[in-house]
Amino acid sequence: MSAEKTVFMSIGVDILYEGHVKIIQKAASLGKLTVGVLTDSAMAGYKRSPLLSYEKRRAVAEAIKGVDRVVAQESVSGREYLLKEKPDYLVHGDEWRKGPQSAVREECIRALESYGGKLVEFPYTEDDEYTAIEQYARGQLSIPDMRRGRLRKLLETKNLITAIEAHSGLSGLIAEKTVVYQNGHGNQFDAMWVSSLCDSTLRGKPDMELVDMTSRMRTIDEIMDVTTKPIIFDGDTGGLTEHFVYTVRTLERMGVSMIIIEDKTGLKKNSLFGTEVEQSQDTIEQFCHKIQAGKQAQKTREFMIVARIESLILEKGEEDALNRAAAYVKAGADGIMIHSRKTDPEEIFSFVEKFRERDKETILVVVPSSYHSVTEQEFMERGVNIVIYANQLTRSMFPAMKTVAETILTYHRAEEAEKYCMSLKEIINLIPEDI
Ligand code: SPV
Ligand code: MG
Repeated sequence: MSAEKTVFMSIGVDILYEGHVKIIQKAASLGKLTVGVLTDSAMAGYKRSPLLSYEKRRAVAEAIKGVDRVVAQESVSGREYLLKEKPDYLVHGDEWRKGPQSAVREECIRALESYGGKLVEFPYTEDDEYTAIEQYARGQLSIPDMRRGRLRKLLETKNLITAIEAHSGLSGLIAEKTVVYQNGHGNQFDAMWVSSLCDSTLRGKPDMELVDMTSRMRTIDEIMDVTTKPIIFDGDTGGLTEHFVYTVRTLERMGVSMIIIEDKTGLKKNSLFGTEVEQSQDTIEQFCHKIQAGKQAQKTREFMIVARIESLILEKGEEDALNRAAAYVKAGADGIMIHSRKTDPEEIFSFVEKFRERDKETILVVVPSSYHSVTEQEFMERGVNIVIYANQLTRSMFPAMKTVAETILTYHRAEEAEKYCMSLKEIINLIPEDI
């Protein structure tokens, strides 16, 4: 008897409409229906950050006629529920047969096969109504007030945040939309890093605060125009304290979530030069004063100022780095970024360990450009909160463009360069008219 069968389906949307409700009703007609409501982090990995919190979405699911039970679903596929509870049927709309979601479908099929469960698919298309709801949601998420606060919320709910560098609208779209499905989970970057190195390199200029704040803000604006994810801004030295307070207010008003300023003074050069070039570190007193002034200038609770310590870069030693970290936190810094240009992560690990012995709360940020063999899992276990992939999109673009330029110069035509390029059809369809 169908009433004795058990049925499972997932809800991975925050605004339900008729199409979803119809599938829920069909699922309920097959037996006793359990609904898996995706947790906030599963939702963010799968598509985008939810507008409504897990608790609110759960309450809606519980109120739907035909739903017998609601469970929290930590993965996109709900594989863990299938394997544990072994429901007779898994119900899903058939739209997941195509595109990136097909990997999730395959995974569910394997789980069902392992115990003899059955997949039931009902016709479902993401129609105009659904598109309109999604556009509304994205519009809401991109509003400065909504965007600014999201990084703090993510830090409260996730053990580790990842950010990838974005330097333009196009790279912003890659940071926003790239998803990899793996072991039942959707992997996405949580935030974007607007790097001074990349912003300068893109303009063919050295990374020494030559690209001015107006131009840097224009880059942020371009990225914000087409994305919704939170932004971490590389504020270099922050400039004069008298100027820094204005920068804080402007960034905050724009919807940026965090600025990271480094404790260098005078003509700043890129940290990866280390001691090969003349660079001077600010005094603890002056840098603390800058942090305090910035914290006083900000208008919202959500905006964050992170102090970046250059002691390891400038070979001033770990003790100096730890002393500075304690002073900067006392001055009001929301977080500490510790930087290193060594390929061996040992000095970073040692700093993180000693810092965490004294301070369990303050946000810790790392930029593993040189010590890139360390995994996110390892950073998380050691107590790091944010990992920034600071320059990889710019660095990957450069060799690709150079190869194409050399190929055209070699063959005096473009045919041989085609294999390095995306097709014309792909490029014209890459950017939807209405983002
Ligand atoms: C940047 O991306 O501009 C940074 C990180 O500040 S680094 O280039 O390593 O100094
Ligand atoms: Mg920089």
